[in-house]
Amino acid sequence: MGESAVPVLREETMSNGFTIPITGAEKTREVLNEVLKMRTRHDDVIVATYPKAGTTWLQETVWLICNNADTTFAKKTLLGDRYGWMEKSPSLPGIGLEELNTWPREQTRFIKTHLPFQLLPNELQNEAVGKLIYVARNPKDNCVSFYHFHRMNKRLPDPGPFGGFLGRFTQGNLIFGSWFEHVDKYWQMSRNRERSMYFVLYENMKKNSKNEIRKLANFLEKDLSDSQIDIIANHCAFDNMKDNDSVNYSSLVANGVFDASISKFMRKGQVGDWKNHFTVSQNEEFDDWYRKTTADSTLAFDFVL
Ligand code: PPS
Repeated sequence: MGESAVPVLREETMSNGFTIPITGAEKTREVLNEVLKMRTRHDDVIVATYPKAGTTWLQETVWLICNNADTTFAKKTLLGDRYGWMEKSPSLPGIGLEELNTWPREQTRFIKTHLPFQLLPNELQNEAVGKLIYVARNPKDNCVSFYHFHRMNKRLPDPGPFGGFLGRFTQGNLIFGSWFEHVDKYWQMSRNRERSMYFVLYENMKKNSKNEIRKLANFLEKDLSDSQIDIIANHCAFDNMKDNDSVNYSSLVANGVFDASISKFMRKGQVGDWKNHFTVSQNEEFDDWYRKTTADSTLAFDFVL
C-alpha cells in the first residue's frame, strides 16, 4: 500500500496484462509481479478473500482445523506469524513473499491473499494444487466493513462520505478491484476444482459455524472430534476473537497503522449492519446494480439473518 504520506489510488497493469487499482504504485507493482512467479506446493493451504469478507475469521478457523484445535499455541502466536501474506508490503511486519519462497519444505505454508484469481501465482492459476479456501460476504456488509477499514487504516486513502465510497465499491474502483469480478472468478474456478478449492460464505459461518467447520475439515481432509469442533467454534466466535490479541490486530494499532479510536479491526462482526449505513435511495440503487451485475451468477447471498 502507500509509501507516500497520503496514499493515492491508481490503476496499474501487471506483467500479465491484468489491470487493478493499487496504492504505493511502484513497490506494490513489483511485489504483485513477483507473486505471479511464486512456486506453489502441493500442501499449501491458502485463504483467499476480497478484503473484509472474513479473512481473519477463516484464517484462524482453518489453522485450528489443520493443527488439532491447538488453541494454546494459537493464542500465543500472532496470526501474522502463522500465515504468510502473499502480497504483503515489505514495510509491514509479518511473513511476506520472500519468507514464503524460502519456507522449510517439511512445514505446511499457511497463506492469505486478497488478490483476484488472475493475480495469483501463475502455477496456481494454471493447475489445481494445494487447498484454497475462498470466503465471500454479502456485498452490502462487505462494503460497510471496507469503508470503516479505510477510515481507520492510515495506509489507505481517506474514504470520504459513505455515499461516495459506495459508488467506488460498485465501480470496482478500490484496492483489489471489483468485488463482483473477484468473487465471481473464484466461484467459477471453484466449480471445476472441487478437491483444491472450497467456497465459504460469511453468512453461513454466522448461521451455523459448527456445520461449516465440519465441512471445511472434510475438505481439508482432517479428522476432528465433536469436542474439537466445539473448541474451534467457541475460540473463533466474534466475542472471543475480538479480545484475542493474537488475531485482533492490536499490534497494528500499537505501531500506528490502525487508529482504533476511529474504528476497531474487530468492529461488529454482524450480518445486516449495512442497514445502519445505507439510505433508502442508496439501497434501491445498489439493489438495481446488484441485480444487473449478478444476473448470470448462481451464487446467492443472505443480506439479513
Ligand atoms: S481483512 O483486513 O481484509 O483481513 O479483514 P477481514 O478479516 O476479511 O474482515 C474483517 C471483518 O470480519 C469481521 N470478523 C468476524 N466476524 C464474525 N466472527 C468473527 N470471528 C470475526 N472475526 C472478524 C470483522 O469484525 C470485520 O467485519 P465488520 O463488519 O467490520 O465488523
